[in-house]
Amino acid sequence: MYALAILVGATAQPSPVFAQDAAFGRFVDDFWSRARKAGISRKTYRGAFSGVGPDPEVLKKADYQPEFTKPVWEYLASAVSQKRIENGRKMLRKYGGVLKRLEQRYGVDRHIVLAIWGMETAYGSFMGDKYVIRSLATLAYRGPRQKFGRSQLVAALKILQNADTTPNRMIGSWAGAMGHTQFIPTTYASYAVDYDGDGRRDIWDTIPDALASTANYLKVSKWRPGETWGYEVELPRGFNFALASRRTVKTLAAWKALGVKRVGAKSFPRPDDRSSIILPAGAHGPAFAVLNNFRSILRYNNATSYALAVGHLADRIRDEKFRGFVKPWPTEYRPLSRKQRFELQTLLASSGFLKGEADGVIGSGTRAAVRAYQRARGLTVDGYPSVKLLEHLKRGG
Ligand SMILES: [Ca+2]
Repeated sequence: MYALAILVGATAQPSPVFAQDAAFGRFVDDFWSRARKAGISRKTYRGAFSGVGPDPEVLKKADYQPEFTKPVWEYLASAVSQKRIENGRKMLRKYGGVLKRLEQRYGVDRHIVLAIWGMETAYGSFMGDKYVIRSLATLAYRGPRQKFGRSQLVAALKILQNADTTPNRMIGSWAGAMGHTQFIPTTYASYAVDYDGDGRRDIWDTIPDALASTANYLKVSKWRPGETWGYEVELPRGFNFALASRRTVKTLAAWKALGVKRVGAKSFPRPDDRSSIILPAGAHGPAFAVLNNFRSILRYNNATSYALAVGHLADRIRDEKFRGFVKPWPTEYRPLSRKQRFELQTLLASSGFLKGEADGVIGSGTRAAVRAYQRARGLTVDGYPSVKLLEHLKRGG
């Protein structure tokens, strides 16, 4: 063991960065003036960059564009696994006291705070394995995310300057999401909380600080105490799917008047809460009435599937009898690959439904074009770009 430790120590010993990569060394030298203006001392700066070279894996990930999109049902199956639900209940028992106090202070449902912790780092079991300064310096130095990398790097150096943590504990993802809560440094700067009052906002090694930081972030993201995130609903026959949009907001009572029901013959406990109907996998999959708090979760990570997973995981941790969504996912309606998204946009443009160039990104413009096409061809107008829809377009509509 001893000999091995020596050996590992010798190979991992930081060699001077400037010898490894001269251009990166120049970047670190040049960046010093910006750091100094932000109040970073020479000592902190040297300590932060000691033995640090660029991380080729970070550059690779920054350039990576996934070819395939995971269907929402596959994402949910791994995000809200039985193991994560059970571990969430364990953590609820273990940290029940602090979670209760946080709920009183910030007004955020404890199960949601737990669910975010579960989603971000599997309750602290995986916070990433990269030194945050190295990841951010690599992004700042080269590649498509330099601006992001530079501003985050300054904010990360400030954390070390304040001695909130130390370089060897400053662990996170390749993109600089840090600690239990996976805050990027600028989010940390604005929202992290020193809950235990030791003078350090420590989201790496102090779980109450991390949970309080999450609760605080949701609170400032306009979380409404007493409201939930959303409900699975059943839509009536002949429902106008054009209403299924985050832009259409009605009270639950108003939706009910249009025939929208909560699944399982349950009623809405707060009929005056305002909500939108969403169809994460199109008209053939489960429908949800999502409330204002769904938007607050999206501030954490702006993906519908993420917010749905957080809300659902929270519900599953809370209620042992709740087994999951009622309506099955329409697995025959797979989402499009990147190549297929370009194809879809090109076909929609050539048939006059879409203006502008294909970019492979499904935004509101593409969704509107899909709706227009569906309307013109007598299909269900849900704006959902599936492989089936692409095949329909390829057959010449
Ligand atoms: Ca603290």
